Amino acid sequence: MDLFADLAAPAMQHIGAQALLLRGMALDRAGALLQALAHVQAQAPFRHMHTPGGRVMSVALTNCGGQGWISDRYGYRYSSVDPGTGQPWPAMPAVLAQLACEAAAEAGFDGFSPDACLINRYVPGARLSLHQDRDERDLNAPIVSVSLGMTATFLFGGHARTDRLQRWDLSHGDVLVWGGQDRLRYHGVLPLRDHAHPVVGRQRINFTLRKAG
Ligand code: MD6
Ligand code: FE
Repeated sequence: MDLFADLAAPAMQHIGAQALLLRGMALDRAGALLQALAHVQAQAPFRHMHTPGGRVMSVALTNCGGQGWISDRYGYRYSSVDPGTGQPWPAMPAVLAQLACEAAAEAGFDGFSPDACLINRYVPGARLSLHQDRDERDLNAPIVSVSLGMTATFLFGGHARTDRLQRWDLSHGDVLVWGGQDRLRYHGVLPLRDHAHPVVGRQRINFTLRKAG
């Protein structure tokens, strides 16, 4: 029995007018999500892509769904094929599309039907610098982010790079939705602190679901 259950962080927190943090929403599906990830990874392995500036990203990535987010010296964009294999990205597992649709609906975005799921893998020290997501054609659709494994600090800023940053710890099973007037807010992830997760080990997996095409 958890005597302090009432003192725990609320299950749902608005971190912006149209940004909702759903604590633990993916917990009951974590096993199925990891199984789906193993299936995707077998066809499209994690790899470190180059930024347009010529650096190697500290985060390793793969994708599933009709469109996959890629980065190389020519820029950031979506591609229907995996540049590593020349094959289409693995199909979007139903468990991911379903979770994203439910989470988006909780945040007031009904009918979210993602065609792209970027999967990021962070190891201790890996980070994602502050950016806006503006490579998608339809900016009316929200972004749904699902975290598994080690806890990371997510930075949520404003519409200017220099706006004040909120810090939110995203843990195993947390789901974050942002869209509408919050869709283009700057965000990033601080370098991952080292602490093994009991189920997922020394890594953080983040699924980012979007409507890209
Ligand atoms: C995350 N990823 O990994 C959040 N956005 O927790 C992103 O915000 C992101 O990895 C645009 C393009 C690539 C990304
Ligand atoms: Fe992003």
